[in-house]
Amino acid sequence: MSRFPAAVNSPFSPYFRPNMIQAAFIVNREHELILDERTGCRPVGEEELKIVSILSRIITGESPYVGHADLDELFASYTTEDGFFFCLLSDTYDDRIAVERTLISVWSEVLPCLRKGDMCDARTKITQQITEQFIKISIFGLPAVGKTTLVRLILGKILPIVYRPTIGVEVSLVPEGIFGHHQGLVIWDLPGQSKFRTIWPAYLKGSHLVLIVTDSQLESVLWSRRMLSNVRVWAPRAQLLGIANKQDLGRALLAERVEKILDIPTIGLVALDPDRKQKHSFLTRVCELLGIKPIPCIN
Ligand SMILES: Nc1nc2c(ncn2[C@@H]2O[C@H](COP(=O)(O)OP(=O)(O)O)[C@@H](O)[C@H]2O)c(=O)[nH]1
Ligand SMILES: [Mg+2]
Repeated sequence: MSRFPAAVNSPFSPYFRPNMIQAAFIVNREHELILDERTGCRPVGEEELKIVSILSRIITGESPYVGHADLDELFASYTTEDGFFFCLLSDTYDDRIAVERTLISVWSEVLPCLRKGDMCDARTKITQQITEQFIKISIFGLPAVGKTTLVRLILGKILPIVYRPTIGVEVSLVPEGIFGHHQGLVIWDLPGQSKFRTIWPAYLKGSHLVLIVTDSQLESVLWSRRMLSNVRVWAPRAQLLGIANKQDLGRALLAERVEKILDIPTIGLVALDPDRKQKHSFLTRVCELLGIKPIPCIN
């Protein structure tokens, strides 16, 4: 039995369709594009960007103003204040009242960051608020344990053979058909380096599932165990799943052993090169924890 109710208006329902905000733009009073965040999978073309730029030149003012424009396949909702122009592009068939509500609520959080000149915080607030209605899966663990490899495994992208430490957070929209027929999941790939320690709470906030990734070496498993009490505070409603990754390496602790140490459900994985069965049981386990009906494995 799922631990989550599957009401039709709940993000956990397979019928749920969140508003797909495709992009957010901020233009300053010098007409410079100071923020360009792509939050959806639909490409935003040069034509649409040109219209946003023209709108920003015509509309930008000092006092608050909210407006809309139909751009062929996308819908622009914008607001202006303090000489800034803020615009969200959504799908034309999205609920426009809900999009406007999102615009106003995001802007009320972002404007104070802009006044302080804190673009990093502005960017985090935008991504956080826009993806709030989605099911949020966060991936957390020490550097180089295989978090980004796991994201690419889930999304079916080319796997990284060369290690590139993740700079900041990477948020990816999960296409329908990976975790069941569900639309509206996002994966947050968090940076593991301790210099990002201060932003972990903000990044983990609102997670529905946190994948605690270890490389199955004792040191990273013990580190994860120590971090678990923090994760429970930062993401209080999240399900937790341990990943005993790099099971192919000689000194890897068995998944059962990692599970005992972490004291949370844990599965073994070779994220770099999983066999079909291993990948399927990982995806099924995630679906179970989120209360999503998984797609049966076709052999
Ligand atoms: N042997 C082995 N290497 C892996 C596995 N998963 C990831 N790696 C490698 O570990 C390194 C770090 O992976 P990455 O996903 O970038 O780590 P992150 O810093 O946690 O995001 C990369 O060189 C990957 O190819 C695995 O299951 N087995
Ligand atoms: Mg990474």
